[in-house]
Amino acid sequence: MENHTPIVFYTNRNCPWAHRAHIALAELELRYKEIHIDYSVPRTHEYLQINPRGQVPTLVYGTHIIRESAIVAQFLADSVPSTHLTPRTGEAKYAVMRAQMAYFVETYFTRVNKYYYPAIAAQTDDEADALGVQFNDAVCTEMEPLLQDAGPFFGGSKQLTMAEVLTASFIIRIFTLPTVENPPLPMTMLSDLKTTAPCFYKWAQAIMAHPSVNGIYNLEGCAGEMRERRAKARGLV
Ligand SMILES: N[C@@H](CCC(=O)N[C@@H](CS)C(=O)NCC(=O)O)C(=O)O
Repeated sequence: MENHTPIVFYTNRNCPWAHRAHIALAELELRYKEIHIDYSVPRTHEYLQINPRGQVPTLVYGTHIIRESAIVAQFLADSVPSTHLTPRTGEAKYAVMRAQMAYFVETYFTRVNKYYYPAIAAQTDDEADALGVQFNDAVCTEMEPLLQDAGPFFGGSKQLTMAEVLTASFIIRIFTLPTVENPPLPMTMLSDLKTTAPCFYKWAQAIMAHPSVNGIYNLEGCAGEMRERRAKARGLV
């Protein structure tokens, strides 16, 4: 899609929240200028003027500043005349689809992903493993029932939807980070999901194979940053 309004995107490719916006930009085929923000050091005065929270992502759209990843992703979808990410006619069936996507995303973040950061910051490997088991259980009880008609994407969509835009950056991390050397996430997160949560598992594979999701993902970069986060949490650095 040819955009006429210039977009400047402040991001860090290790950040799962910024990754949401990368996915939306890729799906919508929008052109943009990317500016890397290093959040391991204090933010510049210039960046704090753009985003007083100092966080990524931030999007500058013409003269407008848009902050917070979910808002950025929805803004991008709303900035084009029509998109597969969020249908927006007045028809009730589309209103229902949007409500279902929103509920799915809400469920993932309030019931499942709540174990993600604690698993990284756990004080011991045993504690991390236990949080991984809780994550795994929550996938089976909370996510699996909502993905029965996925095929391959949410609600049977053949293309990514806003449900994937807002969750995929975490899905790719939970399936890949437990598999690296010195893993910063526990393998218990993934145990048996292929059989215990087959719809979730298939949906996750489709997500990870999608170029809008994996195109900017740097597994080693993310793993390194998360190992540092864990070492800090355990008082090792
Ligand atoms: N709720 C925010 C979270 C963004 C966020 O936590 N970004 C992190 C990087 S993953 C960040 O900028 N951290 C730097 C800081 O908080 O100072 C969003 O969804 O945009």
